[in-house]
Amino acid sequence: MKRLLLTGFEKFLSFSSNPSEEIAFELNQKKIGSYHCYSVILPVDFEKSSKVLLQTLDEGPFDAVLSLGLAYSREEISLERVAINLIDDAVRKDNSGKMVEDQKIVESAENAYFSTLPLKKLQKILREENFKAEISLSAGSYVCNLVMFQLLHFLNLKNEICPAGFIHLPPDKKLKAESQWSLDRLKKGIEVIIENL
Ligand code: PCA
Repeated sequence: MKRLLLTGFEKFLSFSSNPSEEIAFELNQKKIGSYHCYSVILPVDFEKSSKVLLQTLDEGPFDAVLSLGLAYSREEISLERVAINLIDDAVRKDNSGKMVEDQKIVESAENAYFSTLPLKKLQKILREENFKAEISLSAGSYVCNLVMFQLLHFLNLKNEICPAGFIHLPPDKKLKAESQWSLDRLKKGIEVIIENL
C-alpha cells in the first residue's frame, strides 16, 4: 500500500485547539483510498518545525505528503498553490516566543515552489461534494508557509516526484462559534482529498 505522510500543527497563539492537529491525530494509521496514513504533529516553532519535518521526510520516501494547518480567518478549505522563501511576521511570535522578520527560509534556495497536489481537480471534487474549497495564492509568511516551503524544497533536492503540498483549514465550531464547520466535516474533506490524490 502507498504511504502518505500527513502533518498537523500543535496549538499556537491563544487558540484553544488546532483542527490540523486533531485531524492528523485521528487519521494516523488509517487506510484511506490507496494510502496508509502516517501522521506527525509539528511544533509551531520557526526552527523545530523544520527539524521535525525534515527528520520525518528522511524516514521516507513517501508516495504523497499532505501538510495541514489552521487559518483562523478563512472560511473555506484552502488549497495552497505556492510557498515562498520568506519568514516575515511582525505580529505573531512562535510557541518559543520568537519573532522573525524579513528572513529567507533557505538562503541558497529558489524564491518559491508550487504545490504538486492536483489542486484544480481537488477543488472540483470537493465542491461537487459540497465542501467549500478555494485555491489560495498565499500560505502567508509564518510557520505554515515555512513548512510548505521546506517540504517542497526537500522533495526538489531529492528529486522525489510525488503529490505534496499544504492545506489551510478554517476553524471548526469549537474554535470559533460562527464557523460553519464541524471537526468531522473538515476531517471528511481531508479524506476526500486523500482519496483523490
Ligand atoms: N497555522 C499557522 C501556523 C500553525 C497553524 O496551524 C500558519 O498559518 O502559519
